[in-house]
Amino acid sequence: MAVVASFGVHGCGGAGASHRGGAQTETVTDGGLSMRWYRMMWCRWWLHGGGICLMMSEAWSEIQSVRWWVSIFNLVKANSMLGTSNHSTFLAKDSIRAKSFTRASMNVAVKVSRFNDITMAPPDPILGVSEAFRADTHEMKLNLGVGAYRTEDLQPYVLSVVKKAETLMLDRGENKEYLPIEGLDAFNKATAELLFGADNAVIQQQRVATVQGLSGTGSLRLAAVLIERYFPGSKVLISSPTWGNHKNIFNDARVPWSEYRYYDPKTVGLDFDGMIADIKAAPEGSFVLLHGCAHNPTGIDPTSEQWETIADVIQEKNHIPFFDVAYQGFASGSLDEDASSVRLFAARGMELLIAQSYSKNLGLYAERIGAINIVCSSSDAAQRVKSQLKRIARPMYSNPPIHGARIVANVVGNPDLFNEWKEEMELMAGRIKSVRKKLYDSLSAKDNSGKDWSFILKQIGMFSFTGLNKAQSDNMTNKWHVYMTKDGRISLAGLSSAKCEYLADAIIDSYHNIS
Ligand code: KET
Repeated sequence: MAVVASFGVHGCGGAGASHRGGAQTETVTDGGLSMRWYRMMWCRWWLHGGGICLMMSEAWSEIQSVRWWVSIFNLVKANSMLGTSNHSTFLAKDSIRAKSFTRASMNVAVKVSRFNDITMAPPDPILGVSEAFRADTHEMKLNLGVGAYRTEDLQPYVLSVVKKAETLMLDRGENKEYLPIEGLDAFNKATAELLFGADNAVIQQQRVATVQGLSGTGSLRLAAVLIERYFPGSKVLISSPTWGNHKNIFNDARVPWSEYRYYDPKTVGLDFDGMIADIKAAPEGSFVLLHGCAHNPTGIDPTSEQWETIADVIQEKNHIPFFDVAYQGFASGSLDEDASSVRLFAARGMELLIAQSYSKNLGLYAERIGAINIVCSSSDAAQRVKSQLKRIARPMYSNPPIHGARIVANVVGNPDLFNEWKEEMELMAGRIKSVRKKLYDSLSAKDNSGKDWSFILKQIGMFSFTGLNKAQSDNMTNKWHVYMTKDGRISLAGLSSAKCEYLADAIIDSYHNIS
């Protein structure tokens, strides 16, 4: 550390130090001794009512030397003979052009940061839960916060198709050159085909602008910037509740948003009428953010008839549907079935946006692999849209990472691996379904209050929206060491059969004993 002590003189005027990031330093020579002047790290020590500027040395040894103090004294003297105060903290390199001299002071070691005004950000409501979980040493602790798949032993899981694809990649000795801005061609082709089906008209007619993104989040963000840039003032309608990061994404991209009703706590189901009414009431041409399947956090999806009605209203109002597809394959266990909502809209010839993620269905969380697809009414428009998405991506992160893209391209593009992937996904989805059932059974057997817990069985995907409020969720964590988000969501992907009973006890206690 450079600064261990400081000495101040009031009003050392003049010009000098230039901005150089954090610490601005200037070497001045006085009495043969070289010292650094740290302009930014000064404090005000009001001796005799004046400001001070700091002189700081590189090391204690220097400060402790008699010569150092003598030189300080000389400096103060020099300053004290030069004019009046202007409270400037500048020092010239070759001379000290101070104007005031009446006040001198000595400071204790203070290193004041330029970032002092930056306050501590709150922990992330989802990823922050994992941090708290890691710090807990209790043996029964359970992380049901983040939506990440665990094995029955509650260990992270790398899919065997992923390992096989990686082996293939290693064998081929592929290089690590930059990808084009839009990402890996083979990935972009595979991901659009997985979403729409290879024979879909939108693909045949080359009406989809697909750009590889930094997983679901990064892909949503690319689209949000595009909306802000080309549809200024347009609003995005977001379901209430929704995934915790949606609002952040649109806020940071400066896209206005409002909520449409989605969850009805009374029925613990979809507030379909409220949803339709709110989409109808929104200004014409709004973007409507929809969860393609396995709605997060509620686990409640519209039926196919309801999807048709949603599409009707969106068409009537000239809105633009914007799908977030983060769980394709995880809702039903079938990739095609889980894409049916998107395909229904595409089949109507509508223009739409779809963000995809391979975090969950291929377990590629940390590879940050996903895509933004924008279906346009002509291939010409799709090309132009793609060129603008690339323009947005380039100054943000230049081009996307290659590893995850190759894995997806290999798995989707190789019929053997593709079939194996489907089997593995069914296995993952199946394990979640089985703990869902076991949790429901445990709750029903242990809770004598007559409460109906069957909503847990009706919900789909990785999560269960328990209906526990914040205080009850706090009790789950503080008393039972069950980590979950404060909106009452639990990730069943992080639950084992062995811990279902324990979780049921925790839920019953929190639900009945905490209001
Ligand atoms: N959309 C939804 C609906 C979603 O739940 C997630 C992640 C994402 C997009 C983005 O995931 P990505 O890894 O960027 O592709 N949700 C889980 C993790 C998180 O919050 O980041 C979660 O809800 O636990």
